[in-house]
Amino acid sequence: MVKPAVTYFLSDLHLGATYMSDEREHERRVIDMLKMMSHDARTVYLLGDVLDYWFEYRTVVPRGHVRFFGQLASMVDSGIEVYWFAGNHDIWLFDYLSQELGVKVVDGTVIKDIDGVKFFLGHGDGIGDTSRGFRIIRSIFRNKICQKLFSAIHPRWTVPFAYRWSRHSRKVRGGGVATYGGDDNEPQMRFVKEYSLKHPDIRYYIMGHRHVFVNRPVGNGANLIILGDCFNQYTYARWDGQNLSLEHFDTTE
Ligand SMILES: [Mn+2]
Repeated sequence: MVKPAVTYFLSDLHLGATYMSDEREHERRVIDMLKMMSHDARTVYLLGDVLDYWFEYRTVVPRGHVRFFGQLASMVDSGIEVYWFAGNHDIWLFDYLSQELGVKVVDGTVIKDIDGVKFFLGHGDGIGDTSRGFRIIRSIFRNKICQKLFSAIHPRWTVPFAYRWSRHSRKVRGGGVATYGGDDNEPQMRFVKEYSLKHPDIRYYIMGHRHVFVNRPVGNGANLIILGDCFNQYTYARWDGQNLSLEHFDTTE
């Protein structure tokens, strides 16, 4: 048995998205990836947009994702720490997943000391984006009263609506694989460049959301890693305590 000492980072699985050609196959590949990680993982960070849509009620949760949830539960039960960051698709994680699966739900960004090295972690939505429209939508989505009102609508209307919206916003962004817009244009990079000046102790910034897979030097001795996705590219980052590597999971096996 290998001593579990590795930290894995992945994001943007978008499980349940209606644009997956084969939902069951997608879930199977994600589970294979997590099983591979389980061999030497001490900690797994899911950095947001794990599910394409999620809204839990006090006594009822959406259907689906049973095998995926089972995999997470068995990882937690075997002693692996699993963090689940809320993305902009799975904003409404209340207490079901943390209580039922034992994952640690995180809302927002976090600075973590891992093996004596400082990591800045987050989904990365809204970072460097200060547009009015974004701030308004974000405050509505996170407003407790709005959440209560939304939960009072029958899910037969809200769930199809949410999936249609997700599909539409993906289409607006052009579908396909995203491309990195350059260090001067990417909002996450612009944010990190400035932030790292005041926080020279942070070595790695790891985020998702953009669906691009890059490792860029920020200057100031730091790097920005954007994690790609886990429905098209099946990419992730691996930290073994000394080195950070960017990896592709071969889903054809
Ligand atoms: Mn996102």
